[in-house]
Amino acid sequence: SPRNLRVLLDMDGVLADFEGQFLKRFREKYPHDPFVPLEERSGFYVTKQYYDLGQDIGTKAFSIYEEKGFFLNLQPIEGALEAAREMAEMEGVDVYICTSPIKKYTHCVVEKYQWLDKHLGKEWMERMILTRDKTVINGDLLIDDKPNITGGMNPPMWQHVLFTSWHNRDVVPQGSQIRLDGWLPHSNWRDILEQKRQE
Ligand code: UMP
Repeated sequence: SPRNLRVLLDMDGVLADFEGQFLKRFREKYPHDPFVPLEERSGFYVTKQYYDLGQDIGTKAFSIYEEKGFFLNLQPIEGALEAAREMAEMEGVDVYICTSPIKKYTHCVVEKYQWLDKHLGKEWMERMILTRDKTVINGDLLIDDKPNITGGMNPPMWQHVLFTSWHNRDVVPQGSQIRLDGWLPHSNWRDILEQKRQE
């Protein structure tokens, strides 16, 4: 029988609502500063867009996701946990979490494990892959909201499924990239897996 399909799931922007929590915390912590509404987000790096509002605003933006509790308190994206559980239960499918921690690792790294434990449970610790270079990870599909994923392996083994987020909704998928618009019931993620399995 054919080998299992390996699906790599990104965390921030795919399972966990990084953008929503960032904006909420920024506005709570800096109520008198300018901010970028979600509808106006563009570009993967939220900090870059905040730096464009001023050096001090950029520094403040950094301080938001470097603070203790930020990554642990991210809300699950709608439908994501249900989809992840269903995918993990599928016959012939192996699911991994593939996520890049920030360079200031102190809270981020442990809180990513805590988040996964809290929302999906201990057995998911086995699935965790932390890396700053996703191109060297072996997989059939990578579901990720970052448009340009580069690194040491070119091309990577996986096909990139670009998960829609505020910052990438105007990005035109490049090459073999395909788009996935969310995890809600109408979502076509099952078809994408089925299609890949048949290649
Ligand atoms: N990240 C930044 N700066 C930003 C936006 C995100 O460092 O402006 C970090 C937060 C996450 C990581 O830890 O990038 C997301 O990486 P992916 O695993 O989603 O590629």
